[in-house]
Amino acid sequence: MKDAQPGAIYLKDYQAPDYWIDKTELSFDLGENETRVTARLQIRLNQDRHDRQLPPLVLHGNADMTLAEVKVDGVALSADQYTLTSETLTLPVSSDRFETEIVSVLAPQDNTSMEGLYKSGGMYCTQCEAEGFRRITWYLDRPDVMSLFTTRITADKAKYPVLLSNGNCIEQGDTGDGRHTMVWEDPFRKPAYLFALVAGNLAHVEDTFTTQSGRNVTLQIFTESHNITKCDHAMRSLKQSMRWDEEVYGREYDLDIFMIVAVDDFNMGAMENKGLNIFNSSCVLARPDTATDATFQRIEAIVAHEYFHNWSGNRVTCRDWFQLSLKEGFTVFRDSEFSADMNSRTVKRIEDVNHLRSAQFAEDAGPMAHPVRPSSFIEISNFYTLTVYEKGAEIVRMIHNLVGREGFRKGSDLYFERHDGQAVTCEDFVRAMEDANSIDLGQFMRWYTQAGTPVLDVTDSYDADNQRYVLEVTQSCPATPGQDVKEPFHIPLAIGLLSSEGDNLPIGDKGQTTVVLEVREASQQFVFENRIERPLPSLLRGFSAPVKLNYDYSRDDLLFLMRHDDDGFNRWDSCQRLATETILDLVRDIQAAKPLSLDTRLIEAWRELLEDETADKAMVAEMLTLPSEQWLSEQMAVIDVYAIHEAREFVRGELAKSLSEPLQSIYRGLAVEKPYKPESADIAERQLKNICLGYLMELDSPAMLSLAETQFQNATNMTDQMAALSCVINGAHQTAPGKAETLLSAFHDQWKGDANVMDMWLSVQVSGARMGSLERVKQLMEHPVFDYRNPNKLRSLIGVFCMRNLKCFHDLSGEGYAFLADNIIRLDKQNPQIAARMLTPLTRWRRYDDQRGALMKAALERIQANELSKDVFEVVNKSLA
Ligand code: 0A1
Ligand code: ZN
Repeated sequence: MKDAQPGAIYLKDYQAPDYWIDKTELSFDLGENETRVTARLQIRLNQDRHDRQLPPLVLHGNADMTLAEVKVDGVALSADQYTLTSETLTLPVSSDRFETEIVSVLAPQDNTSMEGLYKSGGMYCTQCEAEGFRRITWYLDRPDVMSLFTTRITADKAKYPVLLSNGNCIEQGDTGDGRHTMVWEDPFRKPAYLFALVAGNLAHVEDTFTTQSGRNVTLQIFTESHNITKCDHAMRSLKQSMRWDEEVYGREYDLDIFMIVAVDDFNMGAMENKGLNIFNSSCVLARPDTATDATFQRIEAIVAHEYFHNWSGNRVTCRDWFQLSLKEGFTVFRDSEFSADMNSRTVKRIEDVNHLRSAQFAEDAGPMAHPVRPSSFIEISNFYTLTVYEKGAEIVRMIHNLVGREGFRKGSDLYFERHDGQAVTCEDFVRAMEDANSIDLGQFMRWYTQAGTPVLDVTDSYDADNQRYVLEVTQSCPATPGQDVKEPFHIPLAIGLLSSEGDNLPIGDKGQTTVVLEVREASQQFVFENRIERPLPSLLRGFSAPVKLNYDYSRDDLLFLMRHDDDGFNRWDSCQRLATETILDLVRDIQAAKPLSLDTRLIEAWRELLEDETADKAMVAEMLTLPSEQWLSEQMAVIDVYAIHEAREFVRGELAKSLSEPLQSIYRGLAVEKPYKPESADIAERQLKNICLGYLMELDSPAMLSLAETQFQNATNMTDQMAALSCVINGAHQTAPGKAETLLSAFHDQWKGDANVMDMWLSVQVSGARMGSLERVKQLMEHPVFDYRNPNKLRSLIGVFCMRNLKCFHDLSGEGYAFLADNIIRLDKQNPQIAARMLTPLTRWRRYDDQRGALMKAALERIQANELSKDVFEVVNKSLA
């Protein structure tokens, strides 16, 4: 690919297709050495584009397929009648309706990219989003070409007793030679990216769901038989999602069967193929003894996400891949509201915002920054990003906040009604919201087209004579690649005002204590009359817009807001600001080689949290969690990895020393055996208990260590067992060297047969600086549980080390960078999508000191010198540009 440099595709060049495909009849003959796919397509000229001429038919394909036969209207074409390149097959056309029949020969057993048809373990499966279908047959592989699919699968009956595809099974039988066949028909038109096929020796659990209109739907979850006991939580989550979508959006499921299949080798979390979702096993399988609370919650959210796509994505799909956030932003918003309804709304918001601010803000500030609707790409797989997903969801949330719950429902009803069965754009979504609510979101559309994180600078003044309080809001947005100047955004800014007594003052016209200010200008004033004293503002309540907000709070202001703000999110955020400022002060002290001492206000704030017996445990747990090293890095102009790590560790140590008594008392109070339930109250108790245990490990005391050891040994659920293991590994253990190794090896022996548990075992030992050296990573790559071809293993070991263990990855020797570069070069030949994703840490090279920056850049240049996939090519080149 070096000579012919991959070029970019632009949104502005979009054109509707020349032809439509009304029907797609596929026949798969699955074999150990080769798989033959026969595709019969009924093709029709797009009369809107061409009324007289018949342009040649240009189908998408891929060089890994072999073309065995092409027929047009039953007549075989000879090689001089068509043109075959590595990416296209061009056929002559002589009529405005015709049928093609194309036979492609594939080798799924050798397909390591995990796009198209491939093998995971002993089973065949597919991944067609975004452009995987063109690795199965030549096709108009674009989301605006929607077709009716029928799929025949024929395979060895003993090895592959289960044969699945989209829709309903309409025929099955033996073919006499030890093989059998099944035919599936999907009654809904769909783009090729939603096609799926699975063939394997799978067990399944089954349940039913009765829809609001009284139809019975069969629900099935398929796994390898040894995992069949781990499907209950996913099944429960699926039924809850189905009910929720009926209640909240009025959306009912539309087929008679809904299937989920768990596979071990998968590039992403899961995929919403029509009626046949395929899941990474890590996002579906859970049992209390094998999965942590975090996994239980992730499964609930991802099952819901994929299910919700049936309407937001499948029934109404994207016109082109630039519109990806149309389905992803909306669906993330939907799954996050679902999780908020199933659990604690405030905690869910805190988790989402934490993730957005530490990871998406970093993306927005890096060389791959792009608008929620990108205007160009080289490889679309690189745009399944936090910006498209999470920031995209924030855009939908802002609309929700602007039009209110009922207005939003009117808008979504109109959207689904207008566009059911269509492939549409982000404008169509916004227009439905506008039309249903008679509002103008013209300026708001800039959220889709301008990249970068807007900054709000807020100042205030109080005029005692006139009892007038004024907030002055100025917005700006840093330049991003290709966008030097930004126009002002339309920003919903939710605020409250607090009295000196700590009351949340009425400020809305109906006496509400929260109002939403609509910021539209570069600089704007908001005046509050009849204020008898100067209030303290609570700004950006509930994180009402994805922006950075600066206001000059004193530490005492922050402590005051932590105690009195009636917005739970902002109570947490004040606590985060306090901790962030305290740690960044220490970073400066470390840089100036000054002795360190911890601001006692932080200790007292933590003490208050620990001693408040009435407080919501989930909130206390969130507030006691110090800002991550990633988030702290984002706050520095030049990231000082070592100083951040040292300062944060110092704070943890000091808090543990000063608060050892309340920490122990909470720990002991919560360390009582009870049956595991993945419900929010219990999750909060386990989380708080384990956070306390984590702090206690900083004391490096044999007594505390034995608390963790006892918890490890007695745990009946993975949350407590893994937390204990992690505490020992990441804690200070000078006094008991070797303890961590002992527990790690006990854990390994207990769980070595469970692939998903072993992923956690790999991660936990390399995610922290105390144990996770590069040497250990390299040793673990040689361990029998590690498998270089499995994306979960790569992410758990190499991904976690490079993205989370900042101190070791950014070692001044540069060895971490060289290691990552070596692996990207190796991995790119095997799985370009994963290689491009794992490259992320190196792309941030401009944010570090000169020495590290130069080493990172050299690593990128070394990668650049290779023959690269489009995926890695795009990321490397944009990073170095
Ligand atoms: N649409 C899926 C995510 C997904 C995207 C690409 C994939 O392969 C390249 C796989 C899955 C979702 O949003 O869940
Ligand atoms: Zn999605």
